[in-house]
Amino acid sequence: PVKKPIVIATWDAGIAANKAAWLILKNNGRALDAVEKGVMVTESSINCCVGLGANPDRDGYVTLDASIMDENYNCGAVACLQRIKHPIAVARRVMEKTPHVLLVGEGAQQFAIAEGFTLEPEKLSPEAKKAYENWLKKSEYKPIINIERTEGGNAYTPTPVPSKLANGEWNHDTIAMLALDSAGNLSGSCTTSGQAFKLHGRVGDSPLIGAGLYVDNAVGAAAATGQGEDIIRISGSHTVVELMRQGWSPEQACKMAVERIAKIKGAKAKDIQVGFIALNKQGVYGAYGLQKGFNYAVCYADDKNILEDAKYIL
Ligand code: SD4
Repeated sequence: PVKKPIVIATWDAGIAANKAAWLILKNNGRALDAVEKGVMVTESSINCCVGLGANPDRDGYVTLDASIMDENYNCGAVACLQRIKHPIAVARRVMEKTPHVLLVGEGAQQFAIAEGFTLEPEKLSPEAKKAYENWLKKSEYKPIINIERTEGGNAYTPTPVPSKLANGEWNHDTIAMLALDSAGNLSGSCTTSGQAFKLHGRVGDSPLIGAGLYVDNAVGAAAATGQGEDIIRISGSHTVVELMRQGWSPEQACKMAVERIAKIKGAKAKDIQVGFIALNKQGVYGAYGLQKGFNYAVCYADDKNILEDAKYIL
């Protein structure tokens, strides 16, 4: 029997997000509505990595990436969007109201404003301001115009972007969500501020359909979190869905995608984290991380919204 409805989401913020998604799913709502409303909870909250309260890029701007995909291969995304509270809702408008899939930067912001979204003030949350100021101290970063290019030096990376925080946690907490509704349809969403203190203009995997998110209603859905560049390299989420198409379980498919990244990275694999979640047409879910510490939330009943630790390969 198919286990439905069901919703899964990355990291522990997934619990609160699932709750909002579940309200829609349990009333026979559409998976697409559930994955949009679910991650909006995280976009509204103050956290390191999702929404306007999140950490900025190295120039102090919060730039947001998001994508959404429904059961009919419709998809929409925004990248490097500033000063808009709900990038996932803008991504959905891109999907539903334009002939395009991805809008970026100023154009995405103009579109959002034209669609009635509020242009929020350019202001860091107190938490993000503190984190940024700390980073500035250690990185001694100066805006690009003031950097002296030294022979063989790299003006674009004054110090490596800290992928691992001092407390040992990974510096990313993108929320990605996958849902199967009572009609048996799948949808997915993904929203993030990307990597903290990234180059201005950097776009990760999250808004790239096939990398951060992919949904094939005939097979299953997958989404990614972690080091975006390495997820993009293997078209991660699409890879997971294709592996499920070949008959692998969601967990096994996630594992194989993580293994592919580990193989490419070689000895450098230990410096990054990546995680995938997947949900198939039967309501079977799974996840895998490269390293210890990746968890995800699963909800399939009022009293069943559980955080599970993903297995990992390193
Ligand atoms: C990115 N994948 O922009 C995102 C970051 C992330 O958990 O997942 N954080 O690379």
